[in-house]
Amino acid sequence: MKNTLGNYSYQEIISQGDIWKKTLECATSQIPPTRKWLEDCQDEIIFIGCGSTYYLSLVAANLWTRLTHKPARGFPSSELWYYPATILSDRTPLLVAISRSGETTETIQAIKLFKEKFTQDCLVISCYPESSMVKNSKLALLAPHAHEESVIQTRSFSSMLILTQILAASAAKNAAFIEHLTMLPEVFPKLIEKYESLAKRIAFNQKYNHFVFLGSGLNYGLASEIMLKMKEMSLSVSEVFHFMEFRHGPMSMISDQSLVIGLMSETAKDQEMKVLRDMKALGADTLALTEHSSGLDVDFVVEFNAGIPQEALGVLYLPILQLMSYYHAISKGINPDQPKNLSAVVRL
Ligand code: F1P
Repeated sequence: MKNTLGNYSYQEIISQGDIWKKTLECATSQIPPTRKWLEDCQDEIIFIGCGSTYYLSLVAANLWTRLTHKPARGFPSSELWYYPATILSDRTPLLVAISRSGETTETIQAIKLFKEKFTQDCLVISCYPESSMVKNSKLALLAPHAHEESVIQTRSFSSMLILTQILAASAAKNAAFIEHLTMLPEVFPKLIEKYESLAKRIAFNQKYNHFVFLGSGLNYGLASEIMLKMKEMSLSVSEVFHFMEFRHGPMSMISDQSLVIGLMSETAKDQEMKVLRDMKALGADTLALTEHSSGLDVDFVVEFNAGIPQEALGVLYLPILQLMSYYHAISKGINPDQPKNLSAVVRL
């Protein structure tokens, strides 16, 4: 049955495989103009954004260091705008500003401040080529096909994530990594076909009123983004923590109404599994998203089986959890296309 609520959100979520393909096809021609700029990246690179795109800046920074072995940090745009002395050190940074709309005031102002202090250009990642940020920047990576009618970011986020992965792989001269990314679009429909019903079943189980997303390393920013989806779409109690941090206090909130969702890494999966097991013992249900489910003892599992290295898996953690957030909103009679209190662009 077609839902009357949230059609834009639903269509944007399930169109991601096609949009990733288009984003990848468009990206390769956009990289050459950034090559000189990338070579200037001697000291460090700073990624900024707001809300979803702040969380994307965290993913991008961790991936940058993972692939290039150079320092990278991610911040909310407002932190650079209002507290630059706590961010800008004696290093000469490159700045990457991530903004779906290209119109968010905090990010525009942070770019302006950066340009007043440094000579090098800022690179903008956006979905809107005609936006102020893109028009005022000499360097941009664009995902125009990923634009959305919805306020809440889904395919725009995952497509801009792919652009940051391509940028980092280019900086690292890692062609094999980009080859791995080209495999992502074909994995998408298999994930949806296999796990959409699980996402819906979990989402409609009204027992859950507390959602905890756990992720570490490359996955913390992704876990943060899905925490935000659950909040924005379904107005639920939704939290995010680094895996090993959860025992240090926040697990006090666990009850038999909690669902703990682990975005599992390949490198520390055993330790991450112990956290989920501990939460299960406290009464929570557990869901794990992983490349391979061997050795996992959880209530629910989403297994990618993509044959793609950990560093390139990124976007695969998102669609099923976006659908879970979407269906949880529907189960509560909430329209995800009209999120409470939110607008597509925050202008100050
Ligand atoms: C950032 C943002 C989103 C948020 C909402 C409003 O916009 O704050 O992160 O989820 O959609 O806009 P942008 O700078 O990425 O366009």
